[in-house]
Amino acid sequence: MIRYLTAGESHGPGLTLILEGCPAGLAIDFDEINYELSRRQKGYGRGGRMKIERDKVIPQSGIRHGKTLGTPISFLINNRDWENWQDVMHSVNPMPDDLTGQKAKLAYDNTRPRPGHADLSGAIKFHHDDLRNVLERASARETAAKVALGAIAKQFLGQFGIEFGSHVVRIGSVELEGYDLSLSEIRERSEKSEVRCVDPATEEKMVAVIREAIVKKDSLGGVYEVLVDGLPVGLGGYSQADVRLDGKLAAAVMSIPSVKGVEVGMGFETARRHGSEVHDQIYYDKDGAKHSSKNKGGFYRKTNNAGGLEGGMTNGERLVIRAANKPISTLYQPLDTVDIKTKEAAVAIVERTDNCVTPAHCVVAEAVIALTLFDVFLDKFGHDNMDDIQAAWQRHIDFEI
Ligand code: EPS
Repeated sequence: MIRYLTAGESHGPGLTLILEGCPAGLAIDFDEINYELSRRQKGYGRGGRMKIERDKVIPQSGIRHGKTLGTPISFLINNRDWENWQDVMHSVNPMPDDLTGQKAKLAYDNTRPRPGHADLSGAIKFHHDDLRNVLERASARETAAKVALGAIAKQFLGQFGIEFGSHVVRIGSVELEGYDLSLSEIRERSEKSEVRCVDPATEEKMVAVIREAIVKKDSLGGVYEVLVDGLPVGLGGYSQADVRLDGKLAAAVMSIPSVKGVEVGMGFETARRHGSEVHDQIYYDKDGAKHSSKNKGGFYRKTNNAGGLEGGMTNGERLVIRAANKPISTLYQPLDTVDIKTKEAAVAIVERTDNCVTPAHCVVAEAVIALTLFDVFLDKFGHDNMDDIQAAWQRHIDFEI
């Protein structure tokens, strides 16, 4: 139903975003989009670049007087750092051969691929002898574009009472020991925390391990959770592989640079337990009202190990997606590699980088999950204009088996 494309190099003039398939008549709050962009820039462990950038969308098309037209929406996000990179990254002018100092390093010293990065495979794939031709687009700078697009998806879904939250549950060896909080409490606490952790004592330990990694010139990954409340029953499907929502969501989250694993609900832990300990038993309350959110009628569960998905569809419970991101592959204490020109043993290139991006991942994952849910929501309820979608959604909510 929707398609989106992003373009732009990390140190080029900026990012370009196109969203096709957004229905007409959706009111867009630009401050809200920019607020989402600012959330992604935060987090203890981010590098020097985030002190330079102030990400904001510059609307180009598809929105008139604050409402969507049903035509392609496009935005630009400027890279403020472009100012410092024009020589090295210019689209038209040739590379100057007289750069000196740090600039010379960024311009001419790009032949030692970082283990764990796209550098080597990308160079072999595209026949590049300058790794900057790979690393500029492989950079997670692109995730700013995803967050802006996801902000539109969230604003659409918000019209139907669908709400998002996310938080970090592990940084390196420090793990959050379980929690029992409402979505609004999770949001409130994680938003205040510099590592998006809901528990202050655990947050302190997380900050400490990141600080330790910074001192050791190393990087750290983590695990985070995205939670979505208010989804109607029956988004996605079970009839073909490509309609199953679990697969679509996992693919979306795995598309975020450095994600190495995705779980739904109890995830891998289900494999260690008996069926009787895993499946969420079904109950019915005749007067139904207190369990009747989003057309569930009086059906309810006491647990949510399935994480809101059964048979490739939403089941009306909270969606729970957990993802693991590996540590950033640019290390200030570089790992062994081979120079692609000389074929001699070397150490990897060192670029300015972040030490931990798990808190920022939360925001990006919310965005790609929102875009995926936006797509299946339109698939179920129509896609041209908000009136038709609203009517179809209401019919579905009112329906009782
Ligand atoms: C990144 C390296 C760093 C990050 C960047 C991703 O950028 P720089 O090389 O300019 O210091 O800060 O992330 C962003 C720019 C961003 O907006 O998230 C990398 O190599 O992937």
